[in-house]
Amino acid sequence: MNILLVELCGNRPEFNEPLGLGCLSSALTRDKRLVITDMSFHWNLEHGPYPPSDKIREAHIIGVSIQIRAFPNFRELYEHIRKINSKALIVVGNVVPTFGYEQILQEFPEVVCVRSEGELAICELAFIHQSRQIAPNALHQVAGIAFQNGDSAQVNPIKLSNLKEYSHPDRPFLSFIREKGGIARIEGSRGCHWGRCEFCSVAERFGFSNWRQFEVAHIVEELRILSSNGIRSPYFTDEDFFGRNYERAISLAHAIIAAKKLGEIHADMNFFISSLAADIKDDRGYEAVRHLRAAGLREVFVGIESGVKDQLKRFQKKATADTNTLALERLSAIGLQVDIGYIMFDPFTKFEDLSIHIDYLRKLTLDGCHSRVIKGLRIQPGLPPVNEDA
Ligand code: B12
Ligand code: SF4
Repeated sequence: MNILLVELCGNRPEFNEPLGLGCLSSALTRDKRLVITDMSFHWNLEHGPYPPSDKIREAHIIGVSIQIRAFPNFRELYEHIRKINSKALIVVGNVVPTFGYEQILQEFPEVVCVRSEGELAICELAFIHQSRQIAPNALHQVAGIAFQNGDSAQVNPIKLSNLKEYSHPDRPFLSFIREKGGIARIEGSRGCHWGRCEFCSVAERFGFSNWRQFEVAHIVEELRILSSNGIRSPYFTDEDFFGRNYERAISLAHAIIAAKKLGEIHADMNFFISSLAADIKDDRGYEAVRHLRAAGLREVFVGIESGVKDQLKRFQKKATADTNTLALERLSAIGLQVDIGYIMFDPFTKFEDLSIHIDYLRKLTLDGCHSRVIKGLRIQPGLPPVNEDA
């Protein structure tokens, strides 16, 4: 079976390593039921809009990752694929199919959409395709997919995988990322222990309050692989790096320090994580941050979102403005770079809130970071005011 995996991002060039396809190919090639003769990768940012025609022609399954803003590119790619290969099973995944599967199926009823993580689903789809059973009754059994079944979309419940069973992702785009000085990615966990923030999609993707970890040894090995490929500053993709498990974070810090001493990880290796402010306010969390700092932690992203009490409550953040202030102060105090998420406007923002925002941002000396506090609104597929290019 020939599999072609395509990463589609929007037309804004951002050299961020797309890790998802490497996770899929790693799962596919390790699935003993499958006979895979060719696995190819294509990323529109690296290779241009269309994969080589021979790869399209010979593919049995074409998996396309549709990132935010890439749906117009998918439309063009689909037309192009079908001119060359009318038979390949087209499977789509990532953020747009996870949330916008209804619109996708309306326009492309023969496509299979994978919601949330894709490893289990792509392996099942490849297996039933290999067994030539690709029919609605076989698709009923595949967790986490949405497909057109007669006149309506059938949406199968999501099943999450056991991360401990996963091997390391393939990294087909890593050398391009290194060449461009882009950002390499690493996973330490999936999901968020809190999962309640009103604007956040994490619970839909990974289940409510569900945080799963990769083992410390797995993460250290990933860092070793990245280090040996010349990467010095990877970003953890984790939305909730700690998952409230501070002892694990301290063990990870010790393991990284030990691997650096042995020369297995380059001494200059540093990294970026995202954390809840509440974790840094917690003394045990702050202790873990200090250990990670010694292991090379360089920057921490904290989604503080607002300095307005009512808004933080409305967003259901696990933080007050004081929690956020303390977290940012604590991070700066130990020399860490800080990045923030901020949502100044929501439909209930009052005019008088704006001066509270401005005072808060000035107090934290974040008022110079315009790109952090003011961004274009990007409406997701499935929301009422959506337009087709969202
Ligand atoms: C890296 C990243 C970026 C990078 C680039 C994206 C990339 N290269 O993938 C950058 C910095 C550019 C970015 C930008 C933005 N991002 Co971003 N980003 C991430 C982040 C932190 C990591 C992605 C990642 O590597 N994950 C790990 C890999 C293994 O998972 P994955 O990519 O999701 O792949 C899995 C599945 O999606 C699926 N899958 C993926 N592709 C395919 C293909 C097929 C065929 C199949 C079957 C399955 C499948 O299987 C994979 C393995 O399980 C995620 C958070 C997260 N933890 O996922 C947010 C996230 C995806 N981003 C998000 C947002 C909101 C944005 C922005 C809109 C932020 C902003 N306001 O500017 C912009 C949009 C950019 C744009 N295009 O306009 C949100 C999406 C919200 C949503 N609706 O789901 C997320 C989930 C963060 C969050 N919790 O809010 N982002
Ligand atoms: S803490 Fe972050 S990842 Fe968790 S629910 Fe809130 S915004 Fe989402």
